[in-house]
Amino acid sequence: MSVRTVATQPFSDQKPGTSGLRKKVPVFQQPHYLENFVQSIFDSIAAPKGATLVLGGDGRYYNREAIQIILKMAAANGFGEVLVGCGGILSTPAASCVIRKYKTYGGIILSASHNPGGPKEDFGIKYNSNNGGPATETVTEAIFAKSKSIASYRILDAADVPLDQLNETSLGGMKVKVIDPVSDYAELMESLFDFDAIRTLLKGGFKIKFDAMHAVNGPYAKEILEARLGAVSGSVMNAVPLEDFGGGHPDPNLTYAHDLVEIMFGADAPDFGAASDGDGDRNMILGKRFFVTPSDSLALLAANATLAPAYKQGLAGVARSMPTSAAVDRVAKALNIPCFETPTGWKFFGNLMDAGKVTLCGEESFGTGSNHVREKDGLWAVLFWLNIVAARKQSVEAIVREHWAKFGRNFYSRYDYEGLPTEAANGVMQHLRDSFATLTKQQFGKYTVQTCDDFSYTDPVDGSVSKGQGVRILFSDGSRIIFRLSGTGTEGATLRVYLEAFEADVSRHHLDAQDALKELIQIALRISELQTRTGRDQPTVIT
Ligand code: VG1
Ligand code: CO
Repeated sequence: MSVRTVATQPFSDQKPGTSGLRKKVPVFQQPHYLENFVQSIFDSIAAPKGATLVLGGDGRYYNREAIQIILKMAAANGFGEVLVGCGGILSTPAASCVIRKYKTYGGIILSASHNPGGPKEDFGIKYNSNNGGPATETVTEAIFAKSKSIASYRILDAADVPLDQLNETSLGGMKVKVIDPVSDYAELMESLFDFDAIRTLLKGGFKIKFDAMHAVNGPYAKEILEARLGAVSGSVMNAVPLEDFGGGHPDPNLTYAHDLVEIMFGADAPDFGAASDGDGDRNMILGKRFFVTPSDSLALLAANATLAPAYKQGLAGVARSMPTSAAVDRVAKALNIPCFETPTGWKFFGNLMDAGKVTLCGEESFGTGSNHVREKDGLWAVLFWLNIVAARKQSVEAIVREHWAKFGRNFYSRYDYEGLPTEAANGVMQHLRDSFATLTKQQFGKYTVQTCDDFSYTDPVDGSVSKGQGVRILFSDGSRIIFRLSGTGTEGATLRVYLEAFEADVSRHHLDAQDALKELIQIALRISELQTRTGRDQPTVIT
């Protein structure tokens, strides 16, 4: 076995987005494409000789090939050991857990999250640091800069490593340890929540349904919900991970998790439903014929946190991404703890958690998490909810309605316009930025614009500044309209419009969010000129 130095040329399109580098599989399959990016990671992170790396992915198409390439490159770049999930599998939160538990130098996670998988679909790669979280902007920018000047990469000429059994092999002197992808994570979950109480709840006839969407969480959910907690067999549906997720979007929302939605809104609906995404970091929570908005879920977890053993002592603080509703802010105020507002993407929460400023955090995009790892965590959120239900002995709907009665309701919705021509999407954003002066103080029916800006964030821990994080139209009554371009899409541009209106009056809490937000939606369309500029009458997805 010998190390080969391969001459290469830069690709111009290796800028990591909100959550790593995501492209179509054929892009990744081009000669040197993946290798260039991996070498750029290794050149940027300056791992000492003999360092340990964690490696795994969500099992989508191209996962296995990519793992073999990365292993051979790690061996050629002086790593001493790689912990790789059996079959090349690690959910994103499990990878974060393993990096932290074994105090490794970092990890590489292969996933395009909620995007479809398959030979013509999406693939992705990202680097996580030793805190278990996505590399900071500074590191991702260094990786991108490297990728623009790369001239060669190093790879070991060797046969593929067997990854389907728990074993240890050597790859040119580097140890490859194949680990059980589930056990470390399952153990961590048991240490956080009251498994006995959840077991009792389930034994008492409380019915649950978890849709793994043929994605990575299938084996995790089977082990934790069925084997350890005793949910009846079959409680986990679509449990077998498939390379193409069975042809679906592994995105847990009311549109894409349709199998589950049909069951939960059907005649004999179970008491609790949940789903997670391609790489297991997102979650959707449903009660019997009842949908919990992710922003509300975050607020509710914060308000009820002390019911779970891990958070019994209370929370140091909470954080949410800027477009996420301010429901959690109200809880933070009541608890008298700080609440941070960060740009979209999990990498901004890591510093706050490392500094002990924040215990819980979340995003409107079906992501919630805590300082137990440094990624959002789908099953964790499900277990947290089950813990709360077991402790409060109320239905999901009753718990949410009580929460609204106490804190008020933040009506919330997101409109996604996917696959837009990039120029049209940029045009909408530019038009909005150009309109700040005229919009300020303008009145639209009962709504008056207070201020508008392009969100900028100064990290309270390291002082780094992230600009241009989304246009905010803030109204005097606390309502908000946010416009943002997605950083995870792989086709054209995706424009997201986020709408939020606060309602203190309990007699209006039963309203449908779309009805409650009707006027704001009209305002958003009008001020952005979205329809004329993009030629789209309707969003692709509403969540
Ligand atoms: C989207 C979500 C964002 C999330 C990101 C990664 O990003 O809006 O909240 O952190 O996906 O999630 P964007 O830039 O497309 O809006 V995952 O589960 O895809 O790692
Ligand atoms: Co994900």
